[in-house]
Amino acid sequence: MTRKNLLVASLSLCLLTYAAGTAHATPSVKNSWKTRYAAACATLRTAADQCLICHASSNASIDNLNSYGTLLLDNNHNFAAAEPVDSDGDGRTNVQEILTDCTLPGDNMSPTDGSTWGAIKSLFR
Ligand SMILES: [Ca+2]
Repeated sequence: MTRKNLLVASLSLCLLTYAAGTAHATPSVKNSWKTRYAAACATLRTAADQCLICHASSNASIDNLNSYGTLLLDNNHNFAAAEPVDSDGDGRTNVQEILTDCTLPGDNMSPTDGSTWGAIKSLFR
């Protein structure tokens, strides 16, 4: 193996290690979120399992973060700092949506859950 090939192999290994480390960060954030918001409704806890609290789809890529996910990323995953903010601009703070309304804080068209704020929002879509 030439020095050039050895260098390329080493850089590739570094990139793979970095990518694996990045992939492990998402479940960590998800689990931290679920621990902090243990009182969140089942709909949101399921959404968390599917990465839909912070991402526009279950493809949890940094490229498809919603407004709440972007806020968390910008705040180094500080949930408390994100709580008083209205990420999706629907007039309800993130913590209200998570703990009271059962709606997605980064999606102003989020799913409904029974007779909650989400159900009221759905009437005006
Ligand atoms: Ca909101």
